[in-house]
Amino acid sequence: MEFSRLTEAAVPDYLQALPAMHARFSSFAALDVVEVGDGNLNYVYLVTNRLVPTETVVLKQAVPYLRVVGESWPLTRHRMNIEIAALRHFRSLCPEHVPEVLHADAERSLVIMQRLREHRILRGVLLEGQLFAHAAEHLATFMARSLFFSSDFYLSPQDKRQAQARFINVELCKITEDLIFTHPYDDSPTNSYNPALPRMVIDRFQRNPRVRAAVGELKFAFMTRAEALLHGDLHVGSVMVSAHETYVIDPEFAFYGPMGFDVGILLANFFLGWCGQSVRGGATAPATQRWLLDSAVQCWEGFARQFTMLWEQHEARDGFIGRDLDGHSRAAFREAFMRRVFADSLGFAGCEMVRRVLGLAKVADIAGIAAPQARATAEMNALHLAERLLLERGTIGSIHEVLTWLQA
Ligand code: SR1
Ligand code: MG
Repeated sequence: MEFSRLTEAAVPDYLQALPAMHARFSSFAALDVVEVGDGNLNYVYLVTNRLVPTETVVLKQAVPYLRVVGESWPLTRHRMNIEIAALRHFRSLCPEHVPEVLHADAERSLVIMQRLREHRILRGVLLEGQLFAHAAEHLATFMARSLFFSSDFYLSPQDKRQAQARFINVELCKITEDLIFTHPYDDSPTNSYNPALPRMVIDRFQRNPRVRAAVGELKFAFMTRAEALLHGDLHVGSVMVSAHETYVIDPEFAFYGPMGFDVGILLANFFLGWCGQSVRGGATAPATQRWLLDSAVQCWEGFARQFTMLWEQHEARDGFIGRDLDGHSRAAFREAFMRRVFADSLGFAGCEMVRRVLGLAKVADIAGIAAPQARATAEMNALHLAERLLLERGTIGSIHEVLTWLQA
């Protein structure tokens, strides 16, 4: 079937033809359809019954190109199959943190999901100075459960390899390989630089063998270490929050990769937010900065604690390294493993920070600072931290050490 994008006008008839939607909407005569996709890849429609506003869903459709660039950057719609499978999988593990899939249409590459009416994108609300007491703890739980239950520590080798095969995501991994691990260090035409950012600052990343070797190691880890099913794009724009709830959305980049990638992307976005706030200033900046640092700590520590706990519980039944004949071997392996995940997370955080400053797809926290000189200050702080994370990731003892650098 030839692909056609669903227009706003066609959405009501499309929904009315679906039996599942009759349980959601009492009538289809007064549906408001608003396109709100502000992401880089897809179209997103909010559909609401004007007569009963609680009757509402989200419809997301993938188009055969990268939306942010246009038809000159073709992309298959396979990403929607990945997104649907990932949403269903993550929801089965964390129903309180992942929206429900109400209908999936592989032919038209679209998914209809539960609408989160009270919730807003975390990046946006942080920029407004709103803080959410439970978000970091919820994100730590999401990461611990999604990463543990898809790993070899939980699944049989056969189930793990089948899951890995189901989530082969060549095109979107290639986007990440290019945009996060290659282009920023390559002076690529897809990069864009703030004119106020001194060339020598950019050169520290593009002409420094130690930095480039570190990024090469992390890129190789991203491409080869199939440790767990990752969300693959877990920045604060992929998180929706309300006062008491946190939802993770947009898992189209999901694939089997190194666990530290999800953790690192999230940490990086807290650190980028911190750098932006330190320049933006204003009445809410100090509390927001405090929240961002506390959240980085809670995300890492909460993830590590819950992941280890799940592992210990499971290991009581089935030990990954066999029986613990000396009584210490399992704990020693767990500790060494978690140290490695921590170092990876910091390294990937460094890569994400560099990419959001030098590469394509900036973050509003910094890109939204209007004055180029002020923006350059935030960018230089971010790049300085990123460089240390990349080069020192193997020797950093705790997440608190990173915070002391930021606050120095
Ligand atoms: C061209 S796609 C740019 C970015 O958007 C997504 O959210 C991912 O972060 C990707 O790298
Ligand atoms: Mg996205």
